[in-house]
Amino acid sequence: MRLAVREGMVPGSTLEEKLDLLERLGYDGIELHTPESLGRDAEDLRRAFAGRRVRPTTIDGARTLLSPDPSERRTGMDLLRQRLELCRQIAATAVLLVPIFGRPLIPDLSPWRTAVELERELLLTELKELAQDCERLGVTLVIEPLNRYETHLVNTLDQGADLCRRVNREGIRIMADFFHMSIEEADIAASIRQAAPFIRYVHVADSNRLQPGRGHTDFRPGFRALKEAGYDGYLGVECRLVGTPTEALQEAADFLRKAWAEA
Ligand code: LER
Ligand code: MN
Repeated sequence: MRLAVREGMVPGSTLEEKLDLLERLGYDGIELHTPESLGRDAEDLRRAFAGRRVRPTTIDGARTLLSPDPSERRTGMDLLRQRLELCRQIAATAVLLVPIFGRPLIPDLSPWRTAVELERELLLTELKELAQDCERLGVTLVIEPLNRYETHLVNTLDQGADLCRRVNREGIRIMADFFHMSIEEADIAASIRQAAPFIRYVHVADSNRLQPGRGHTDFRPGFRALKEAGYDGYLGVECRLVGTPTEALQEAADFLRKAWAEA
């Protein structure tokens, strides 16, 4: 198991300062999503990571794939393709895709198709195109299921796995976020076992979305399911931090390594 964290949670005004701190704290990866890092070109990012233990893990993708405006959808697809190319150039783990936040933006055309049915078909069409880019570049796009208060479309691992099955290409995978799973899954370990072949990345936060160890989630059954499935990827910490950020990141790392060892 390797530990990563969202870039925006790490103290420091530059990527280099953040990487220095994460190396001291024993982290292995960082998720890129801020203008400070994603405003740089691939060469600059490669330089920042050269000779480092900490690797780039996820790169945030676009959020306009299900816009009713064709030019916004095109912009979203173009941005995603750029991020997939960046993923190849800096050897990151995956590009992260949340298909939509909030309610549907496209109109309800029932009785022919509901808005959600249209969204599913549109998303599948787009994912099939993106799967070809992933294959050409040798990279992965991970779809992140979110809880019902953040999105309506992909809430569970099974819904995410269903999209992967329908696309049926290696480049389209899912991530499992323990915060969202603790709201949406009846049995986190069972859901992980079921979707295991498609899980390429994991987010961790406690039940209250504070650092792991500060809520009531027992991570061990889910970690056991990941271990049994041979998951050897990252646990990406994504939460609010209580205490000073540096101490909180250290606390989260210690807690997660212990829970993983006990699982
Ligand atoms: C949003 O709640 C979330 O979990 C993020 O990983 C989305 O980028
Ligand atoms: Mn997440």
